[in-house]
Amino acid sequence: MKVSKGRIRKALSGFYYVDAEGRTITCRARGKFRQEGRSPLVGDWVEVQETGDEQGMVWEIMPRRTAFDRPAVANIDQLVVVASRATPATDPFLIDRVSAIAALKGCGVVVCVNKCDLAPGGELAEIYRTAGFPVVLTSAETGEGVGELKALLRGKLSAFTGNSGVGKSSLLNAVQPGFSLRVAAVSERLGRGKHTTRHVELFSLDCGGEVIDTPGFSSFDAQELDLDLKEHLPETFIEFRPYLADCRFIGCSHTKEKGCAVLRAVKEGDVPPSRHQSYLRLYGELKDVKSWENQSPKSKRVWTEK
Ligand SMILES: Nc1nc2c(ncn2[C@@H]2O[C@H](COP(=O)(O)OP(=O)(O)OP(=O)(O)O)[C@@H](O)[C@H]2O)c(=O)[nH]1
Ligand SMILES: [Mg+2]
Ligand SMILES: [Zn+2]
Repeated sequence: MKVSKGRIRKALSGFYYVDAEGRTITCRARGKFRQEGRSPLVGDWVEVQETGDEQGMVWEIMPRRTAFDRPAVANIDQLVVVASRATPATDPFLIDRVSAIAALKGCGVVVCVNKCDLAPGGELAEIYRTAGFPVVLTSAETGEGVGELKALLRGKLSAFTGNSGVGKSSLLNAVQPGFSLRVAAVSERLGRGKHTTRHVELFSLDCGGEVIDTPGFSSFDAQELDLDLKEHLPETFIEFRPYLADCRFIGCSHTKEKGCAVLRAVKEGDVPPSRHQSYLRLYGELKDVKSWENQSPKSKRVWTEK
């Protein structure tokens, strides 16, 4: 049997499309992965056992640099968190939660405020600039900021994420018109996107770099909040870091303590209040995560968009 090495470019309905030496091999995953509670991800470098006719089985997954549950991607350099102030408006908590998880995994984050032609994104952009993220204001409709976004994508593997309908696929089409990804109008009645993108897929940019389009978050998505995040939560809010050593009490939770340097920074405008509010919300949700829950890879908690 022929063994080939390649990378998973697309995952759809239990099939994995592996790019190997210029060919696409359509694969199933080996049963062992399911038993171990693992699954191959788009972006994974894999070994494939070929069965002929460009078909095969994902046999081994090479060690990953980064891996995410949501979006389900591996080995990315950065997450592009797409947000919008127009319908469907993004709850900043969503940006803060996903960027905390990214920080925990040592993965970069770019905040992209889209639909600027419909609603100005300046205020939201300012929060994330203050927090220290690269921020870009865009309109997939008018092309505003698309060149700037493109510059941030060059030479990297980036995954686009954000709530359904914010314009992830539209932005990718704007970055490279040849992509022709499917997009659909949001439901004005429900104020939500329609979950138009149904699978995760990686594309190469002509300008150098690669992007992954992913299905948008919905209101009822579960997200893994684990013990690791609980233990490192303050550091995952990157702008808290300079203050963490200055709190009066060792073990300060940065929620209400006297002499807390983070709370002082919020008061003085060095940490955006909405970021600290998200910290408090995550802190509250993580309080109940016990070490035993973490033993199961399926330890998921539900959250809801407001
Ligand atoms: N006016 C305006 N409309 C936009 C912009 N970006 C996207 N849209 C529209 O918003 C709708 C949703 O866009 P999509 O690209 O499908 O959104 P998505 O984030 O990929 O959504 P999912 O695939 O469901 O996660 C479409 O009707 C787009 O034409 C923008 O910058 N300005
Ligand atoms: Mg889409
Ligand atoms: Zn503190």
